[in-house]
Amino acid sequence: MCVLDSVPAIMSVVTSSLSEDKQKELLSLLGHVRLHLLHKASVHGFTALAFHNHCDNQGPTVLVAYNASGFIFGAYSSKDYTQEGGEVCDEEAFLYSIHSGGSEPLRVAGINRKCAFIDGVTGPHYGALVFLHQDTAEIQSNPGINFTFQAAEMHGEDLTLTEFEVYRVEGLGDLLDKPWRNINWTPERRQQLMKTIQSYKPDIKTVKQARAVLVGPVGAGKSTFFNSINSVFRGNMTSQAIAGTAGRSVTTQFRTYTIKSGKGGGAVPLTLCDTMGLEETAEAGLDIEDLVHILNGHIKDRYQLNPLTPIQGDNPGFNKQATLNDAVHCVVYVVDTCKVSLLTQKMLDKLASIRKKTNYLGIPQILLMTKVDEACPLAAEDLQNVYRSVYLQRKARELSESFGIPLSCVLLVKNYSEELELDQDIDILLLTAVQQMLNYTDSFFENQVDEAREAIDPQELYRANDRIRPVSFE
Ligand SMILES: Nc1nc2c(ncn2[C@@H]2O[C@H](COP(=O)(O)OP(=O)(O)OP(=O)(O)O)[C@@H](O)[C@H]2O)c(=O)[nH]1
Ligand SMILES: [Mg+2]
Repeated sequence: MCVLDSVPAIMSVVTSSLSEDKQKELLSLLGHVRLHLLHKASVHGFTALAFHNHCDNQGPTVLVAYNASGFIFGAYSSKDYTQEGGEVCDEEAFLYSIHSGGSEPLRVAGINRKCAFIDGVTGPHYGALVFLHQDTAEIQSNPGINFTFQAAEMHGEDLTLTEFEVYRVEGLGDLLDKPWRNINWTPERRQQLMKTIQSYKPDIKTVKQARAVLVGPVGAGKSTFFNSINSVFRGNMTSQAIAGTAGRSVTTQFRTYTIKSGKGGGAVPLTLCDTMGLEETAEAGLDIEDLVHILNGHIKDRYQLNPLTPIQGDNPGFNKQATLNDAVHCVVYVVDTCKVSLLTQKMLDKLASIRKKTNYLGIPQILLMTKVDEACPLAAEDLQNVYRSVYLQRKARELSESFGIPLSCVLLVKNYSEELELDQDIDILLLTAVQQMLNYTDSFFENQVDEAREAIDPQELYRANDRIRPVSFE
C-alpha cells in the first residue's frame, strides 16, 4: 500500500526517508490519510524560508524530524502556516515521537487553552519544540510551554536533526452511501462484457478492428494495462509488454498489440498501441510530433521512438501507405491515481496540447485512472468500493477538471500488478474500460465522412477522410 507521495524536484524525484514501518506508525497517529511530501530539508535547505516556500497554505500538515539517536518526532497541525505572525489555536494539533526502540508512538496533545503554534516567519514554532531553530538543522526544546513531555522520550535529548520533512496530510474520507457509477459485479456481467467485446465489429466495412493508443506519464501503468487486458482474455497472467519502474520510460518502442482470446485463440477485435511515457521536458519522453504520426497511423510496430528526433518520412519505420486501419480510433490517457495531485503544470500543459491535437483530428478520448488499489485503502480492501470511495471520486473530479475532460470519460481501473490468479472484480473494471473504448471508437467511425464510410478500398477511404484530416501522409 502506498499512502505516501514523493515530490518532483528540479532534477529528480525527492523521496521520503520514512521506512514502511515508520510510515505505519505515523499513520496510526493520523488515521485514514495520504501523505504528500512537500519539503525535505536535506534537499531544499534547513531554513525557515525554504520551509515556508513549500509549506505555507497547504492545509493540514505533519512535520517529521529525524535525529542520529534514532528518534522520529514532530508535530501535526490541521491549520495553515501563513507567516501572519499570530498565535494559532488548533485543538487537533499534537506533537509525537516514534522511537526506533519499538515502543508505542508517543502522542502529546496541547495544554488546554494554549495556542498550538506561532505562525511567524521562523521555522515551525510549537513553543515546546521549535524546528529549524535559527535557520539550522537544530531544534529548540522547551517542554511545558504549551505541550508537556519528557525530553528523553520525545527526542532522546538529541537536538541536532539529520533530516526534516513536511508532508501535506490529505484525509481519505469514507464511503458514499450510493456509488457514483453503477457496476454490476457478477460473473454474468463479466461474461457479457467479454462476449460483447469479442463480437465487436467496426461500423466501417474496410476497418477490421478498433485501434486505441495508450498515452500517459512515465510509470502510469500503460504497458501493464495491455498485459492485464491480454491476461483477462487469455485466462491466465501474461506479461508480453515489458513493464516496471525506472526514472525514465521503460517502454521505448512503439508497439501495437493484438489480444488473443485463450491460448492460440482468435484475436479480439481491438489493437492496443503502447507508447513511451510522457515527460515534462520537451527533449524527454514521447514527442508530440511522433504521437500525431501515431494517431494518423504512420508509425509501424516496433519503431524505436527517439525523444530528440521525431520520425521523418523516409524512415523505414514510417508507414506512408497508412489506411484507416492503421489510424487510431480512440486515445486512452492513462494516469496513476496516486500522482493526480502531483501532476505539474508542465505535464498538464503537455497533455493539454496533446488533447488539442487529438480533438482536431476528431479522435474520441477517455481517461483511465490506474492503481486505485494503491491510492485508496478502501479500494484495496474491496475493489467493489472503487466508485464509493469519497477520495477516489474527489481525485476523478480533480483530474477531470485539470484535464478538461468530462467526468463521464473518466474510468477507474486496477491493473494486474502482483496477482497470479485472475480476479472477477479486477476483470469487470478492466473490461468496462475496454467496452467504453469500443463505444468511443464507434463515435469516431460515425464521424467519418459518408464517402469514407462507404469506400471499399482502405487507401481510398483514408484519402477521403484526409480531406477532413488536416495532417498529410505523403
Ligand atoms: N498496484 C498497482 N500497480 C500497478 C498498477 N498498474 C501498474 N502498476 C505498476 O506500476 C509500474 C509501472 O507500470 P508500467 O505498466 O510499466 O507503466 P508504463 O505507463 O508502461 O510506464 P513507461 O513505459 O515507463 O512509460 C509497474 O511496476 C506496475 O506493476 C495498478 O493498477 N496497481
Ligand atoms: Mg510502458
